[in-house]
Amino acid sequence: MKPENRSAFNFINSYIKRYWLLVLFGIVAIIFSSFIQTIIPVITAAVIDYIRAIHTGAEYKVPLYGFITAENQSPKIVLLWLGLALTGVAVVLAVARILSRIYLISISRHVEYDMLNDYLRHLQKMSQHFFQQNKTGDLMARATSDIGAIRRLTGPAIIQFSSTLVMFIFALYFMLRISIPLTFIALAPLPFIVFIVYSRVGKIHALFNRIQEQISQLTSRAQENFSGIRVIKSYVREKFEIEAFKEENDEYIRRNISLARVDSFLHAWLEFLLGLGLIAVIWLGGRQAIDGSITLGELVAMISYVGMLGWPMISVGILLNIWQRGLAAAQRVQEVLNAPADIRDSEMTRAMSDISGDLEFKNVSFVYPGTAKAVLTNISLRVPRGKKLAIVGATGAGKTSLVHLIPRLYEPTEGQILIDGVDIKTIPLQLLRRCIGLVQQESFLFSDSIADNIAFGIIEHDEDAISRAAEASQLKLDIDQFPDGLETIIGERGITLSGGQKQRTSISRAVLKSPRILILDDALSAVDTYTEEEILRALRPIMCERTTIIVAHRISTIRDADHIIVLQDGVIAEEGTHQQLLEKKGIYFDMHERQKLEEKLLEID
Ligand code: TTP
Ligand code: MG
Repeated sequence: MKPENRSAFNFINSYIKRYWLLVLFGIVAIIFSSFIQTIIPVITAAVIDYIRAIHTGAEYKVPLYGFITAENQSPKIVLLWLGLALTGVAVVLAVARILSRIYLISISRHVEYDMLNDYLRHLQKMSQHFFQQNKTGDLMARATSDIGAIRRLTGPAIIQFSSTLVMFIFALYFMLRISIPLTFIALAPLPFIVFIVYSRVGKIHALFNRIQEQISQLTSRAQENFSGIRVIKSYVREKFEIEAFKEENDEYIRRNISLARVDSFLHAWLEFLLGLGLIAVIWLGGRQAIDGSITLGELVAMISYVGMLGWPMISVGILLNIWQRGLAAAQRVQEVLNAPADIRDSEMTRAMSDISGDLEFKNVSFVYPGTAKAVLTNISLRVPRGKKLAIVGATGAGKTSLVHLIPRLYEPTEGQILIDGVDIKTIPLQLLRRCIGLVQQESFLFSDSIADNIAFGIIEHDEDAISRAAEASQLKLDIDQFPDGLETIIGERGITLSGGQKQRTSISRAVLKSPRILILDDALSAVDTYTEEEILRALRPIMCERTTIIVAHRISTIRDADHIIVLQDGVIAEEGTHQQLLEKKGIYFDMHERQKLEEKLLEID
């Protein structure tokens, strides 16, 4: 086995192992059912030979291993016994088959269940960088289509493999008992079958991988289409998108058809070879039956065995296919599971239970992973506990990037960020993030009630606290107008709320969390200046106890901050209080003048 296949195999095995008892029961049931199945031709042969013996008047002993004897019995009774034996075998066979399937199919479902849980758990640990590099559709395809292929490998494939193997062994035993040369003739095509199947497996494997890649592509496209439906509609891009999707879909069907072609040729060849085996058995076995070296019943039994083994032999091909697909799928799932969570606790992590919120940046520089240009260069700043820092600067200056470094959504490339004098890398990640309330520039809401969105991440919360948080962000008035108040369900991503309502829901969420460090990243951009003032007024008592960072475009928002920095191309270009900055008559002063003018113009309007 190739090393990557071995590792995929071990990976799947690590999941199956947990259910070893079920595997054991399942395999025992399969061995039993396959054995029972191979007895059927023995009984049929007995029926035929018995009837023939009666016709010819020859003596014939029914070989039912001592259970019954045909001697001195009327044909009616013998046939009745044989009939009952067949029925009994069929009943036992059915029960054993049902049990084996119940056991083994349930294992495959358990494996799928465990794997999906592990998959999601791992993805939750991954950083933003990982999700920028891996498309949602691709990650979804791995969770559905690939884990599905692994499930088929663990359930149906184990069933098929073990029943084929066991049936083969038992059938071989009975066949050899009938006639050794005939058995060899019947099995002569086997090496060819194995060779053909083996030679096509690599091709099938490659084709299957290409199909999976295309499924990922297709899912990504569909997913982007649905989430961007409003943009698509407003730019009248429906036709284009339909066409683009159709092209991806065409490629998908092309790849599927090439796999089907390889598959069906393989199938046809196998059927042909099995047919040859059957012809050989009839040709040689027929002559043996005529010259009396085997009985007629035995010839019929032999033909039954060839038929019985035919399907499993072909299924070896299908099985190898499932096997290859499963291994390829396991490799794809492993790729994700093996991707290291780059931002996590390390051995340097200290035991801490709380932080007070004294924040410091020491010569921090930052480059987005995989890019060359520094987004932040040599940033040093300090926000003592309970103070308010404001960041302004043109769009693209690096404001969002800067605040994202604080809860470790990204790591600085150089320099250090300290909270309470310790490097944030040594603070337990969960504690760090729990103590920071970040209102993102683009609010993300879940398709849940407003109350649940505000209380997101807080396990125990009460209605009053949620209400107060909604009041602080001036959302309360809006909520009172909604049909179900706080319990109103908002559509996917908050589609039924206005931009400002979404922002204020996000602010309430951060306020309810009662964080040590509150970060508002342009969180008031979608509300009017009046509401903004109201929100700031309501937040003032909350902010005065906490370290606050406000990113804003409007100077009105940040006028009363303790310290203001002006970012330009990732560098602190100016800093000081509102008054100091105005006196400098630099970038900040220009911004201020421009905004004052705009306000005046609006008033004239
Ligand atoms: P931001 O930090 O997002 O800029 P900003 O927050 O100051 O801008 P705005 O006022 O519009 O919110 O981006 C700074 C630069 O970083 C920008 O040139 C884009 C780049 N960038 C990346 O290279 N990769 C990323 O994942 C992101 C988010 C930004
Ligand atoms: Mg930004």
